[in-house]
Amino acid sequence: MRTATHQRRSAAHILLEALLEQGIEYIFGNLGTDHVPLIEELARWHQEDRASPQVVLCPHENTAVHMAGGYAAATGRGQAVAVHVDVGTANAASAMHNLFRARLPVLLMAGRAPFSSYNELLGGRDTYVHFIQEPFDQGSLVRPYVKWEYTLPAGEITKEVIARACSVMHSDSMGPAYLMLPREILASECDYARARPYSPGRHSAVKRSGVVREVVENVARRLVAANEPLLVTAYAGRQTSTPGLIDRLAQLAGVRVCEFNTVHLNISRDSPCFGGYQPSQFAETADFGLLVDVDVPWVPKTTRVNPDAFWVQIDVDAIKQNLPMWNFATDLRIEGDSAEWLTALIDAVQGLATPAFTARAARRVEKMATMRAEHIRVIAEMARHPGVPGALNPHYICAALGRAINIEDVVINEAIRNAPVVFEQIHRTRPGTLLGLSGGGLGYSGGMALGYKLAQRHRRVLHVVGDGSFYFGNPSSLYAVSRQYGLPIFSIVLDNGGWAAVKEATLRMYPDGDARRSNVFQSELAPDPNFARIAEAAGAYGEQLIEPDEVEPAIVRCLTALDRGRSAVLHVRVAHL
Ligand SMILES: Cc1ncc(C[n+]2csc(CCOP(=O)(O)OP(=O)(O)O)c2C)c(N)n1
Ligand SMILES: [Mg+2]
Repeated sequence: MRTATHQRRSAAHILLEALLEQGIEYIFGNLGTDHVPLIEELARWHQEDRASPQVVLCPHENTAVHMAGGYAAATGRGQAVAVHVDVGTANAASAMHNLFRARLPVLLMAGRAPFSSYNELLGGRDTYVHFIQEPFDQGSLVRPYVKWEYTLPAGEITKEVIARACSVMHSDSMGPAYLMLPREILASECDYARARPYSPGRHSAVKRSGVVREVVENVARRLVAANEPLLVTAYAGRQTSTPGLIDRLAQLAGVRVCEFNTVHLNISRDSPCFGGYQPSQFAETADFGLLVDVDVPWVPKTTRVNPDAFWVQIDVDAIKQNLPMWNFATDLRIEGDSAEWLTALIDAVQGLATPAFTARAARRVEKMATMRAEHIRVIAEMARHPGVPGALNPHYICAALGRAINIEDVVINEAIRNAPVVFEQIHRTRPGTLLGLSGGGLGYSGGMALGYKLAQRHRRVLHVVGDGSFYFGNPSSLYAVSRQYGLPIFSIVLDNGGWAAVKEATLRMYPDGDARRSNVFQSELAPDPNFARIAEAAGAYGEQLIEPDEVEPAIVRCLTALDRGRSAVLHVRVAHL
């Protein structure tokens, strides 16, 4: 009998093995005629009782890519997404933008339309679309959003290709990879013995590591000498050890910590040193600054920065390789792992700390604690009134949500103009319990929530989303996936009747313009939608929240449905834009 190693196997078979060998457990898929060899192999594997990567079918590519994003945000591991030729890639592009900007790994695999027409090869053209789904440059549809791109040239090297994609996408800074799979190649039978294995251990990702002692000491000396140090961050908290380090450094050296465009929770909101979401407030007086894992620390047009301050940048991507222009002045630029550098910096500051320094730092912490307490009082005041029927107060809604959820529940913020309200009113303390949008492609939070839930089923996952963003997130696709795979999520839609961000952008640029005079901002969406019904259509629990005295009971009903395994949509009518 011939052993398995002398058998002929399709490239699709080798691809499934390669994915498993690289630790890929899921294929989030929106399939088409290009994937037929894969479908056939999955069926064969099932018959043979072989464990394959689990396929999670997604009716829309937006859901599939964002699910992979949520999974990667929760685990640090990229999964696979399968989409249909050029058209599926085009549908995936906005989500690929988001994962690229969030530095999240994903292996996007798209088929390529078959190229043979006269039965030369198995898998050749057998239907109309095979003639028209071959553009000149399929990769160009997502090229701006990937670190790596390739077309599988032959089945025998599939394991090498997948190993290469995985090591590139997981290397710092992480990001998406794109692989095209021509149908005839996927179907081709290969000599299995020639499909060399590529162990992840010997073809690993390359991570930023190592600190330079003299550089750390230089930074520590400057920090110890500073009178008003400021740290600005956005995504340091992607590593769960970092928020604790930031808090320790802040309390040790009296550093104010601000976030701008929060992507992760970077410091507990209980920290006395947390200075909120507007670092621009403090940039004029800060005499020493640390930019730690942040793409945009403030908007220069509206921020005055102390010209004499010394700024140090510590970032996994300090050069901002993928931003054509990046113009924030920094005196010392360090590309590295922020957790490692902060650990070393804490040590170095401790080594330099004199009693006088410790006393000065403690005084700063005390002052910041007073400011923080006052801020929390102001924020609580804003949440005191629930609003009026049909025009509920988003502060009140979010504060009520914050009270109702658990300390480990995960909140994903896509509330756009109400995003600051979500950040301020839903009090988070633990690493990994808060996510924001680093890209600009709306419709991300529902898919991310599903992916996060898939990775961490023991936690509740909520996303707070604007009405416009809710539409972008393809809700009919989201709740279908939620139901099919038993992934309950809680969607809170803050419906202000349309696109407040678009209206406000107009007012910022033309404060006295014709749009203002005529009060027409092209921002009002269809009146009276009922988003709860969209949820119900897919078996989820849906509720419209209009009455102020229903806020708490409605949240309880939604959480009860969620805890019983159903997704819940709370459609909240907030004050009109
Ligand atoms: C895919 C995509 N299309 C369009 C936009 C432009 N855009 C930015 S904010 C916004 C409005 C979002 O509306 P909503 O979610 O209701 O939030 P609101 O502005 O009302 O707070 C739009 C359309 C975008 N960022 N992404
Ligand atoms: Mg809106």
